[in-house]
Formats: sequence, structure tokens, C-alpha cells
Amino acid sequence: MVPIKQMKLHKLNMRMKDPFTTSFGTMQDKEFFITEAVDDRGNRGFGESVAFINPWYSEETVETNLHMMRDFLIPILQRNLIEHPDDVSALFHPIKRNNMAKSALEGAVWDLYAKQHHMSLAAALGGEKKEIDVGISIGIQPSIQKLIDTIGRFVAAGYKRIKIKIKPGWDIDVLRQVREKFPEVPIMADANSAYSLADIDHLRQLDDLGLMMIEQPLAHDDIIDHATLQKNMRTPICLDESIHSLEDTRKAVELGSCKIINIKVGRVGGLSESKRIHDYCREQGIDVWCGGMLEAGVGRAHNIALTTLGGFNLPGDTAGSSRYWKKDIIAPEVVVEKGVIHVPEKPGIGYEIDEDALKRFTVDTYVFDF
Ligand code: OSB
Ligand code: MG
Repeated sequence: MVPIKQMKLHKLNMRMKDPFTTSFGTMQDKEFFITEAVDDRGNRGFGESVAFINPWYSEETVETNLHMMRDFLIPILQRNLIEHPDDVSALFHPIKRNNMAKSALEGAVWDLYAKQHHMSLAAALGGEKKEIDVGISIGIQPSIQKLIDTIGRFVAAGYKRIKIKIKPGWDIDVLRQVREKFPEVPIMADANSAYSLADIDHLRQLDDLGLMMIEQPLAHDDIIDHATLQKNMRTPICLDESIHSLEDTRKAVELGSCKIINIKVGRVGGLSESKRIHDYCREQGIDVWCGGMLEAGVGRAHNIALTTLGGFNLPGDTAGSSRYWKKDIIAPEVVVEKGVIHVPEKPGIGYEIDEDALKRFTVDTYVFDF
């Protein structure tokens, strides 16, 4: 590919319309990096880091991202010529973990590559679908009535499956009432690692509720206890936090720790590794869907492009921009119609950066010349 001339890190601060509560805490103000890879022909590729301010979902944060990108990862890109975006994950391999930092930079390189070749990011990744099915993730609510009202709104808007966040004290009884109100809606639950094997009898009560799956019931770093739980439960287990690579995926599948994988680009270190996990799961007959991290438009566009790969056979968490933001940083914004997103065919991520919005939300910029 045409060499990168410059890498920019834009640190943004955006406030979501509503707070989002999971078993690990509540988030509303998002600080995160938008990455920009520039060549000398006027092409600009964009990526987004999904690390949060706090290390509650995983160990990475906005500040660890800056340290890793500035002090280790960008110097690697400055020292090496990249022929294809797949080279980036190989170059980053000696640096352990820090997958969200790696992914933020690799994503900008993928978008730049696609734009240099006048193709959509979806096509560059080998994607097939023209539209993708999407679901929605609903945080823990102040009351069951509020949850039921919220679900009703999103079901009416056409979302193809509803994910409900659970935690001890907000689980079986809540899901039972939701199931009674919405007998036909595809429903799943996400525990964000709030339980342990001591809760096995409690969790088995989910088997009567006809859930599509339960996501990450046990510890963020576990695949052993999940295998025990899956043997004792009919509801399929989906792993999120525990999967950081193709190797993690292979081990979890071989152990029987899950029947479904949630691929998050940032969690696995980028689009190239996401593709490898997708390909492996497709061969093994494991269901796959694309997770979300409350992204702004750039990260959302990357998720859309990835989901066009044929093995993403379940609706993902890639909801429309307006579900999160008063004003997103891309134009047009991501729109969901009848539960689908029409995949843009323009070069790269397929959405323009709204420069005014980017400027308005930027709190810091770091520039690295190559
Ligand atoms: O576990 O999938 C998760 C949001 C923040 C952190 C972790 C998770 C989530 C979501 C929301 O479920 C997904 C989204 O709408 O982007
Ligand atoms: Mg999850």
C-alpha cells in the first residue's frame, strides 16, 4: 500500500444520551481515541479505540491506550513498510495484549488501504452481505416496568433480538417477566462475568425461558468453569470477555466452554484477527455475532463492515447512531430500518467524518510524522 505519512490520535469526549448500566458499573461520559492514518495522496483512514476510561470491562483504559500507541505501537509502524493491513497484527505480535490499542491503529490502516484501492472496507475484508441484521443491548434499568417499556420501543423499531443486561438480584425474575410480556421476541442475557460456579443451580433456571444464549456468565478470564457450566445447562453460552484471539477461541471451542462467540474487533486486536476467528468458527459450525462497545460512528462503521462476512449468522449489537448519540461524528449517521443496516458501498468505512463534530468533541490531538 501507499506508505503512511502521518498518524494522528484525536482524543474525544462525548456524552451518551442515556447512562448505560452493566453488572460492572454505569457509563455515560465516553472518552476515547479516534485514530487517523494519512498518506501523501490525500487519503485518510480512520479507526476508533473501544477502551473506556475505567478498567472495568478489561484491563485497558484510554490512558493505557495512549502509552501503548505513542511509546510502542506507532514506533513499530514508523519503522516498517506495510504492504497489506494484515501485516499490522504480525508487526504488533511482540507486544503482549493491549488489543484495543492495537486495533485502533490497525483499523485506521485498513480504512486507508480500502480508500487507496477505491473499495469499501466490507469488500476489502471479503464481506458478502449488502445489509446486516442487528439487535440491541439494553442496560440494567431502574425498574422492571422501565425495562419492559424500553424493550417495547426497540421491538417496535424492528430490532431483531433484544439483549438484556443481568446481574445477581436483576436476573431470573426480571427475565421471566420480560418473557411473559414478549413471548415471541428473540431474547438473550449478558452477565458481564457477574457469577461463579457456586451459582450453577441459580443459572440453570434460565433454561426454562427459551433464551437464545447467555453471554459471559462467569469470570472475564475463565474458559474452564464455563465448560462445566455449559455441560450443566441447555441455554447456549456465548463468550465475550474471555476471548482475545483465535487461540483463545480454539481452546474454548475444544473445551466446550461455549457454543457461540461474540467477536469485538477491539477485544481481539483488530479486523485481521476478527477475520481469522470468523473463519475458524465458520469451519467449526460455531455461531458468531459482532459485539459492541458503545462506539461512535467510526467504530460502528468498522463493525458494520466486519459483519458483512458470511459467518456472522446472528444479529449483532451494532444499533443505530441515534440509540447512543444526540450527534454522531459521521455523516450520514448509521440508521437502522426494520432491524437492518444497509451497508455503504463508498470507499473505506463508507461514511464521511463530520469535521465540525470531530473538532467539537476533541479534547487533545497527538501527531506523529513518519
Ligand atoms: O458486554 O457487550 C458488552 C457495552 C459496554 C461494555 C460491554 C458490553 C456492552 C454492551 C453494549 O452490551 C453494546 C453496544 O450497544 O455497543
Ligand atoms: Mg458482553
